[in-house]
Amino acid sequence: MQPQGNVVSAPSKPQRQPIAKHKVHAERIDHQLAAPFRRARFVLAAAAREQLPADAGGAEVAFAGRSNAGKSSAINAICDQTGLARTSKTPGRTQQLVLFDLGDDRRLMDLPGYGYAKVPIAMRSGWRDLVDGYLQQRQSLVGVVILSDLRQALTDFDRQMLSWCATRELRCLLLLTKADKLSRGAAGSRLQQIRNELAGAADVQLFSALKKQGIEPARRWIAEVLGNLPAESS
Ligand SMILES: Nc1nc2c(ncn2[C@@H]2O[C@H](COP(=O)(O)OP(=O)(O)O)[C@@H](O)[C@H]2O)c(=O)[nH]1
Ligand SMILES: [Mg+2]
Repeated sequence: MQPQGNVVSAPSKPQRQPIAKHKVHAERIDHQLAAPFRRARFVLAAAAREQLPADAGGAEVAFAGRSNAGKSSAINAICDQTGLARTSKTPGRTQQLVLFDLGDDRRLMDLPGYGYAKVPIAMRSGWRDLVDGYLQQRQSLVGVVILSDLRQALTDFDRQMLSWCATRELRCLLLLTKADKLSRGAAGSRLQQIRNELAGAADVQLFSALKKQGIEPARRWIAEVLGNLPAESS
């Protein structure tokens, strides 16, 4: 975080902008919803499931997606923090379970990205053990957010993840990322097409970390699935 102390406003700028009434209400609600995400903290990056904190009584929402789908950017945007999850232009590097704490035993889990061709076979099977083990065994896991580039077809892994969610009766949100790359109309019809195709198997939303689109619905979904997010810092 940058220190704000020495920022001096230009003398011509008015000190306060009048705020429209309906905006005051909207911002208050947004702030309450955003607060636990803004306080999200990195806990650890685990190369093995045994390194994770005790699987007792907490609640986790996991983020899954093909490498380069925009997962780290989405986590950063949802948490309103620039460097929480590292974003990268070199796909497939992170092969660990990365955990973030929201307080009150609520957590976000950044799963290693899948389906990148340049990852060696041995690493891919390591990935599978780690991710499968987590998805099958973790009792704290209550929901999965799948990130998929709006412009690309759903991958086999996206579909596998959807079917996992159905098997374990986990809530599932599919975020169609990089929505800024298509026109509003094209993005809207792609959204409708995927909603029809999935027929209620997942909630589906448009998302753009770049344009800050779909952040509030994503926060609302996660907060609802995790339940009891702490409103005040403790
Ligand atoms: N245009 C656009 N690019 C994005 C968006 N989100 C991520 N990207 C870009 O996509 C690339 C991969 O993003 P990253 O978050 O690291 O993906 P990850 O591998 O799934 O974690 C980076 O170059 C990002 O700048 C978005 O909403 N819009
Ligand atoms: Mg990433």
